[in-house]
Amino acid sequence: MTANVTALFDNIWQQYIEVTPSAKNIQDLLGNGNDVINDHVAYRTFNNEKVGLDHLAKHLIALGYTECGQYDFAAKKLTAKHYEHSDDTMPKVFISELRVEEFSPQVQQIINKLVDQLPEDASNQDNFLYSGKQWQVSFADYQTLLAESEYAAWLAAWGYRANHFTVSINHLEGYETIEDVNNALKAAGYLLNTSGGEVKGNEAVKLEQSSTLADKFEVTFTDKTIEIPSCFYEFAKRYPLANGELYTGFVAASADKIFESTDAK
Ligand code: OOG
Ligand code: NI
Repeated sequence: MTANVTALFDNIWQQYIEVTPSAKNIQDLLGNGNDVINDHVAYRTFNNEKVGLDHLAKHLIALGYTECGQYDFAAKKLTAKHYEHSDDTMPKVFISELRVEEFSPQVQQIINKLVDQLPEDASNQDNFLYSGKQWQVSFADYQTLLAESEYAAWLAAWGYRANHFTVSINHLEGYETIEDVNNALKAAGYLLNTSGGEVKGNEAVKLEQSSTLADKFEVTFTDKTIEIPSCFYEFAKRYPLANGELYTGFVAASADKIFESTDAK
């Protein structure tokens, strides 16, 4: 079972670093020759019937993951769930879905036009979680989405791929605090997401997080090819609960700011 999970995340990682070359370099920098353990991987989708959150989650459930938490992001119009594996060295997975019906008719129409291009059983394909953008989208539609939802625009441009991987600081050798990690990243010239401060969360909420700003990478739209924000890398440090076990959930107030790592700066 875990061999299959490992193979799945290897495929997802390879697809991710194709458009996020900084992640590979940062992994080498922080790992210093040792394996880097991923705290979690995050996915984005639309709540349409064909591709809703459950259609992504079923691939994880089949590999032994279970649903562990639910989150609501009112301003961004998103619902999310997170999944955990019994082997805690396997990454947790955070999946959010955009509540399409809460957007303007124009945005809903663009999104429906994208999803309509997918085969009925698109989400059943083994490689669905690393299948990328399987629809055609124009740059004009991308910009219309961007005006109402950066999330919708990102998903239209990039499709099904990890939005980010996350380094588990707890498992790193040579770094104790999230500030140590951030300082090493800044010294190496990487830009951090400063929305809500460089460090989101604290020991009281049992989770501290930071992230890079997304790399920029070329996307082929129907009418032009242009560089836009691709994916980012996140860093998480977890604190123990009263029972001594590390907190395994997410913190909605922090996640709300992590989403902004793909904003065009
Ligand atoms: C997910 C943002 C939330 C976290 O760790 O809180 C998240 C996204 O940007 O799609 O990953
Ligand atoms: Ni994350």
